[in-house]
Amino acid sequence: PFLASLLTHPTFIEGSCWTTFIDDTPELFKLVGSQNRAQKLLQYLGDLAVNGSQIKGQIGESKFKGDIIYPVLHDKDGKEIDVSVPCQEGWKKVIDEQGPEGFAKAVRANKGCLLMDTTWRDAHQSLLATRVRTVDLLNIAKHTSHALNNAWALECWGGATFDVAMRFLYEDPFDRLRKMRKLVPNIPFQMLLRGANGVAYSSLPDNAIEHFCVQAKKNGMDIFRVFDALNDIDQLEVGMKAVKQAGGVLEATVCYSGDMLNPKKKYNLEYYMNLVDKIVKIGTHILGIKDMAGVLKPKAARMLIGTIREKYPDLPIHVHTHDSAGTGVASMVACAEAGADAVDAATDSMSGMTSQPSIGAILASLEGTDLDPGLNGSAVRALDTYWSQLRLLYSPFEAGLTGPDPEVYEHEIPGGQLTNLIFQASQLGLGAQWLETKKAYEQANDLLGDIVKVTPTSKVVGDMAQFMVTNKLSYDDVQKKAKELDFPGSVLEFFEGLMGQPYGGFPEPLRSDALRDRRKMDKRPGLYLDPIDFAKVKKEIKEKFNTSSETDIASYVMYPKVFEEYRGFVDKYGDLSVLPTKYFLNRPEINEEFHVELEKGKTLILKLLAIGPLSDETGQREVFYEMNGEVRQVTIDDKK
Ligand code: 3PY
Ligand code: ZN
Repeated sequence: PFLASLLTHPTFIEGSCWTTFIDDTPELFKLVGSQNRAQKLLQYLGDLAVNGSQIKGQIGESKFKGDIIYPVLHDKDGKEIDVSVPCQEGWKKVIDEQGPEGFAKAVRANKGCLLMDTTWRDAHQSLLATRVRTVDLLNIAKHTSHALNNAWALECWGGATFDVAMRFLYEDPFDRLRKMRKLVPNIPFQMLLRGANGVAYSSLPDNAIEHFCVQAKKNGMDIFRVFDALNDIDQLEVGMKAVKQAGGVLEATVCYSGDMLNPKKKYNLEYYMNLVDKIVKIGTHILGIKDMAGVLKPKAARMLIGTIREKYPDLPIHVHTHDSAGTGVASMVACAEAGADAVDAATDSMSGMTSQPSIGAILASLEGTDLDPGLNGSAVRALDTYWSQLRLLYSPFEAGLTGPDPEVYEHEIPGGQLTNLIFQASQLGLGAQWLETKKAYEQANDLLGDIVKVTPTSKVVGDMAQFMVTNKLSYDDVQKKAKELDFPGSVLEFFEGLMGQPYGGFPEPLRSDALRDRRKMDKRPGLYLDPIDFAKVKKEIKEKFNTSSETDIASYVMYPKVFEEYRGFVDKYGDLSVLPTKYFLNRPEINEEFHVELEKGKTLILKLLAIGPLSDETGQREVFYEMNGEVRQVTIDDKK
């Protein structure tokens, strides 16, 4: 119908110039735009119908098949809250009106211990392989703005969400940020920035980090938790400076590793206090303590936070943990009692084990005390009914954890990585090898010099452990044969110094034996990297992808190859962020009707009618869909 209306359109017949035609007849181009989008969407749905989901890491179908039931929230007087519009009250106002310093003062003056909800970032990163899609965050965003209106922040961006959005979900991470911001205007947004690595896995030039932070701030970010995976202060400082320049609230962070209570261990109270002193000297609005593996025991928490509080009475402290060993609630309560201003928690259905401790449990522990976080418990519980359904919707990404792992005190594997490794092992049917991998992880860490382990250094230790298991190498074998071994790329990058300098130096002679004639950087990598030529990048992405937006530039600079593949996918299938997750991951039943809102006012009503037989000649199948009452057909390669 489009072609017919185009060819018979008087302007076209008159043969006037093409661009005038576009300007004068936008309705036709809007039509072709949405027809194109619909056709591309059918291509995706057809592929899913024939070949099953191609989303990396998905095993099987969602356990949740029904329609999501949305919670009804009540205020403290039992009155129903109107969630058709977002709540306007919250700590975001303080940041906007009083700036980062004003926010720091206000939270320090606040009597209770505030909570940050990590459900939108770390919780699903740690439990569901970071696969929660934008649409599922937006669908509960207005409810969240009400239920958590007095929260310190929502942790909702950065860390692994950035690359996973493009790499596996085919979404634009900046678009997610803008959309969330619109629906949650009142609660501060917090992100995780890996210091000089940005949101990537090794260092980038300094100006890339600066540009990235400006874009994050402009598009809605407030608080930046900045850490360095080796607690290398020079690397950390790159991120700290970038956040301050961008006008963000800076939460410079110490990564907690090992066991401070054990005098035989490398990282003791003195080590941590030295690091805090250095951070304070450079200057930060907030101090973050990041216990990425969940090894900060309650007694250590009390000691560490208590000592910092005594030395720096005006410095706001915000603590992060994982519940891997099951001690998360106890540790966070200990932190609150020792003087922390905020601690992290996740909605109950997305909490526990490798995720953050349960918000309900922390609330129950602090409510009614001087440290009351000031949240409406009934609304927080109601909000969780949404997430209990979502957890089942995303069940194909569960690692299958069944309980706490107290061995975490030995292997020290960070929460997110622990689920990843278990998932990989179970996918390969290597249940027994998983135990070996855990042991090898411990040994690999020792071989590498007992380093702080968090992205990207945790990947170095994990890769080394898998390398040892696969090649049946013992601790001694690695040391003896290092000159001949073909070490994983990440291990070589670490030894080169591309992730910064480890505390106590690199292990020798292992480093030199492994590197052979590769370079050795003994200063921070940014000093060796050429700055990004942004004018050149802009030209390049304009030519390659027909975009020159600053956020696309930032995504491309962070992940050139991933960005390219993501754009290729969108060219083929269109923007799938509008497709409900149920139909993004699973094939509908025959004749099951579902709706996709392509844009406001443009909804497709779809029904899978039939999947045709396999053609021996072409190896393809015809898939028949009904779309807004018309039968449509797509030809799909059968990849099975
Ligand atoms: C990340 O860097 O993504 C982390 O979550 C580290 O804890
Ligand atoms: Zn974490």
